[in-house]
Amino acid sequence: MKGYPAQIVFVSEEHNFQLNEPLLESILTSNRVKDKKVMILSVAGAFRKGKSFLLDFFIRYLSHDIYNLSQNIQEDDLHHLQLFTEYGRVAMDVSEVKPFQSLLFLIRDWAYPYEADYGYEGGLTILNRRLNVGPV
Ligand SMILES: Nc1nc2c(ncn2[C@@H]2O[C@H](COP(=O)(O)OP(=O)(O)OP(=O)(O)O)[C@@H](O)[C@H]2O)c(=O)[nH]1
Ligand SMILES: [Mg+2]
Repeated sequence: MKGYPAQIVFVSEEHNFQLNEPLLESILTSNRVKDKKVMILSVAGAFRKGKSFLLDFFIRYLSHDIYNLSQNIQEDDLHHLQLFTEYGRVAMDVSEVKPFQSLLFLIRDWAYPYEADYGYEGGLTILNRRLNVGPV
């Protein structure tokens, strides 16, 4: 059988997250999967902001954490990142594995090429500027 999407986590009537354990077990123990490495990858974000696009993108760049932003890096994006890294730190306390091995910022629809050029180098300029909270 070809690949197909299977929902292993769902929201119950009491608004809790529930794991469909028999389904997950049947996938992980199936002949095609049982001797392979398995990766957990989660994508969360607002409605119509490119989650599905990002999942397609991941198929090509599986080993990176990608912070997928629209138009610019704003202060609240950095606050979200801080919250997210706090979770990562908690995860590190209970596991040996580093949660963030490489984090890539992806800014979609960049409209200020006169401020910083498209691509990796231009992005680095913007990132350094935003992260620099030195003396005012
Ligand atoms: N302008 C622009 N549009 C994009 C970009 N990425 C995705 N889109 C478009 O935005 C729309 C939503 O993208 P999706 O990837 O389907 O978003 P989603 O978060 O999965 O949406 P839901 O599952 O409906 O919440 C689609 O029409 C995409 O083609 C982008 O980088 N720039
Ligand atoms: Mg979607």
